[in-house]
Amino acid sequence: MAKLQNALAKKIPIWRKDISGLVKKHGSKKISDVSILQAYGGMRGVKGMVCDTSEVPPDKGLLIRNIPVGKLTSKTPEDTFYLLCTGELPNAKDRKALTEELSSRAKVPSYVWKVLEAMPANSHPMAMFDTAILVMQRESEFVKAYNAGMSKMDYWKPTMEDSLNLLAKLPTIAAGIYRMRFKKGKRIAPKKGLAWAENYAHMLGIPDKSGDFADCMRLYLVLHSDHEGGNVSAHACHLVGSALSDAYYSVSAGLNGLAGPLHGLANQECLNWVLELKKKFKGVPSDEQLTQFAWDTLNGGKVIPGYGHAVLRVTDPRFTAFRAFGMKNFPEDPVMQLVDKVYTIVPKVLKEHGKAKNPWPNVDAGSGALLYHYGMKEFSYYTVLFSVSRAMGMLSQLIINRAMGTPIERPKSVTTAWLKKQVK
Ligand code: CMX
Repeated sequence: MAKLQNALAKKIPIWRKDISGLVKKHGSKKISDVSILQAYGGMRGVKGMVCDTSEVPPDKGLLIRNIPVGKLTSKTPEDTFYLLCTGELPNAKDRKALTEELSSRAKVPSYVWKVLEAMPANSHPMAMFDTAILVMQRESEFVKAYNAGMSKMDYWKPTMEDSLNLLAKLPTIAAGIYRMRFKKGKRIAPKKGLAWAENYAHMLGIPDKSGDFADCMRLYLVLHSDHEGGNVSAHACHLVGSALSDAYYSVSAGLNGLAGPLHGLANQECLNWVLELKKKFKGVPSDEQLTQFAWDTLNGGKVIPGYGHAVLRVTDPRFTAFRAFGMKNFPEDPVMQLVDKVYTIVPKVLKEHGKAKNPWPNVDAGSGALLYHYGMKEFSYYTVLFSVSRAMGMLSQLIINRAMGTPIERPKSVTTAWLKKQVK
């Protein structure tokens, strides 16, 4: 950790000076106007918060610290977390130090397993994952240091400690939940010397002689890591963290948002939709059959999962990366072929339907097909995988917000009566 913490300790004074200079000189400059439509419409497009770890230009898709995510597809999650936190990719030594740091903290306290074992056997894996995180809140280094009277300037340091402790344990917990919830046999302990993603793949226990599944997990964890600050999970984490709630409370809050079907849960729904299609037409359907199936979904008042986005207006580059991985490694797989075919038909249908502002696929449209191919067929688990990755984005944002002294978030709400007065 020393390496990552040192790298950040060098950057923080520069960023603090930069931001305080900007606010002092240009603090009164307007960056957004808000319409009544936006106030009722989920604040879409309102610029009212800052996130420096990543951004999502609608016409490009995710840039992590200004690097297009498509250029990070050969990187590891350790590279990604280091990049999110510091703005730079690590060298080989720094990457290794982070891997070792995470590996040394991977053991999960035994009370976590007891709590999970006490939950009803049919609990949703996301409820189990969130519970495990929340129950570890007593471990928070931030709370200990806060109660001991630490200076505001140091808030980021124990937040970094909490973040590394949490990140290190998430794959162990997530893999343990997979094996427990889906009766896969005993838990598999973390193995020393493995990188974060490899260890996760190892603990899941999915047969993987070629190492392709571990590589798929590496890609999965890199691609889902962050998506700027305003999405439900990042924003929920930021909001709760702004009250100085520690990393355990904050990440748990964010993940409760990720568990919603319009956000992270869409990946569980998406593969379901593709498999229903496969079942109905006993394989890959014709263009006409697929078009009709998409219309039936829309006419039934449902959304087509994996398509559309609140910010993006092009094909999600994360979908492009997953599709490329699948088409390279198993182009003959019928589910992969279906995902590919859906991509050629559904945007046309959504355009004709005329409601969705973005008819293109998002990250969830292809990721499930990869997991399914490697034998992970428990859809309700998919959002847990997303969560393990998204924790990197939420935690890096939390560390930086603590370092920058971001205040408690408190936008002003207004009443409908007040709005009516304004328009009179
Ligand atoms: N299928 C059918 N209708 C869709 C649609 C889709 N895939 N995407 C958007 N629409 C509809 C909306 O429901 C909305 O309809 P109403 O006016 O009747 O309410 C209309 O099009 C306009 O919506 P929008 O402005 O284009 O999209 P939003 O910003 O409101 O919502 C999202 C974005 C992602 C929730 C929406 O596109 C959706 O529900 N997609 C399917 C679910 C999904 O894939 N979610 C995962 C997103 C990625 C993530 O965050 O994890």
